[in-house]
Amino acid sequence: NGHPPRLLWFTGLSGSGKSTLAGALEHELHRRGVRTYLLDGDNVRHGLCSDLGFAPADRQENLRRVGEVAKLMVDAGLVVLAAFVSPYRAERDAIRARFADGEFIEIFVDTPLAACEARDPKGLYKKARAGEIRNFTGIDDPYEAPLQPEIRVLNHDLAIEQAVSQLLQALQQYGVL
Ligand code: GGZ
Repeated sequence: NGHPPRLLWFTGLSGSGKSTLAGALEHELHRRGVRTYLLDGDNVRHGLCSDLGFAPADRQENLRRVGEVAKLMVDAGLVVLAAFVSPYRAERDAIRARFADGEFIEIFVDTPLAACEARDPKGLYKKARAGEIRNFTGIDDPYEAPLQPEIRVLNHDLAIEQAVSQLLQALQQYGVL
């Protein structure tokens, strides 16, 4: 088909809405005839990366593997959506460096920590505050926000449909549609 391959890289805190947004965007891309694949913790951390936890070196290796798999999929012609916390700038930039100019599109899902923590859909922030989980991003492990993401989504007070239509508009500029 006529859509150029891309890697759409969603980064943001746990509970920021990355996976929901990526899933909703994927649905809209399908409707427009784009061939996609969605990589996220749910399909990666149970298989490909089931040996890894959340210590810095483990996250680094998690993201390295995801980046390499995404590279193969982009080489196969797909538009790949990847939704990972990916908290460290160096790891995101290392993935970017594996791709041709314009192929890697960083999407910063910029939901404030307070909003993520208020949602806390899995109760993980509560556990992290209680010291039951260590190395939790935003609590006792850093989140290094992108300095110049291709796209920034202020997701916290936006309906999902609005966020998706903003994304679709931005992606047109990057040749995805
Ligand atoms: C951050 C954690 C942690 C710690 C478990 N820190 O909201 P979720 O549940 O579904 O998204 C988070 C997911 C993060 O996995 P990633 O593969 O995206 O992380 S990384 O890119 O940093 O490798 C959260 C859950 O796993 N989770 N422990 N300590 N998130």
